Amino acid sequence: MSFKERVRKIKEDAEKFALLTREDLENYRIKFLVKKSEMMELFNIIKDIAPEDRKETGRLLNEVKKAIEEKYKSQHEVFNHKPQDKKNSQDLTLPPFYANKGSRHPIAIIKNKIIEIFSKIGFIIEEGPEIEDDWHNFSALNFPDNHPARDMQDTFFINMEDQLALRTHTSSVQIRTMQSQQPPIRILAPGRVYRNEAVSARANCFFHQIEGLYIDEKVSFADLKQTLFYFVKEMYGDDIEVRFRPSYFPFTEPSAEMDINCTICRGKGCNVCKHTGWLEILGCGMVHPNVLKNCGIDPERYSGFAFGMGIERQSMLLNGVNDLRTFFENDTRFLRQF
Ligand code: 2NL
Repeated sequence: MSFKERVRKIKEDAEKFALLTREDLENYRIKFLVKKSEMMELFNIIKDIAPEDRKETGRLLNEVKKAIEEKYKSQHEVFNHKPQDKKNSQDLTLPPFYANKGSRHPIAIIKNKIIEIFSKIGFIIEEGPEIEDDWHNFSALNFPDNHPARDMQDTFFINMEDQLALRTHTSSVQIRTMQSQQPPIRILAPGRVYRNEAVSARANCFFHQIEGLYIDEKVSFADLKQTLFYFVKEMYGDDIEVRFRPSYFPFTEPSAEMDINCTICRGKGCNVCKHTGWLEILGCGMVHPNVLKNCGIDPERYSGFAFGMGIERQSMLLNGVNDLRTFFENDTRFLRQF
């Protein structure tokens, strides 16, 4: 075999050589690339070739060597690939990386749920200031001058001279709406309210409320009951039982409180319902004629109902939260669960 033929034979053999395993690769290296391999031997005897042929033959040998090395290198890389070896390379076998997204606060979730339920039957949202004057927060709502809620013990006053205080309920929003528009009025007033109370598992210096107000001709207590029945079924489920108890608020007459059977023990009796089987969820009543009069609405022509509920309380009952303070600590281990 001539020199050139030997080179071509090596080229052919190398091209045919299958590199399926690491062992194949090592055998390939030994056969073609070690010092004692045939190809390397050819490099040693190239000087014996006639000068006029040497250049071309040398180029051929170099090309073959390069191809053999390339084949070795690329397969070596396949077997020994480590993703971090290469900049910009991505390891598609790694588990996916999830960004930590924020989530809705449980109070916002319940608030939105309540809004959704009432907006289906035509209630729209109204909002108002958190700093209120005495008239919008108390007087217009038929609170007598000597009512204990007006006391500094219960209310955060900001300015005694003008009797400015942090609102103690969102009723002041409804007062403002009644002052500025005539019935029919059908509104929801969600928002933060403030009370001067010692912080505990059941009370905080602020909490969140949703109040509703419906005023038109011939609105009756039956309308109030049916509206709240509808709400409770949407909120707590179709099979929930409801009862009304008579109550008292200065701004409604008659007034009532509504209970549902305990969501925890389903009426059998537990700690949450204090073994009564019932949970109080909201207060309500027919708007007091004095309140309508105070806002420029004729109580002879119009009547209406109103209701109010604590948002935290609904979330505690729905989700089994037993400490009001957890809503305000912003501990993500708590917030993540909603
Ligand atoms: C409760 C009870 C209630 C109202 C709020 C209201 C507002 C106006 C006129 C008449 Cl402008 N009433 N709101 C009525 C009854 C009960 O809230 O337990 N809230 C947490």
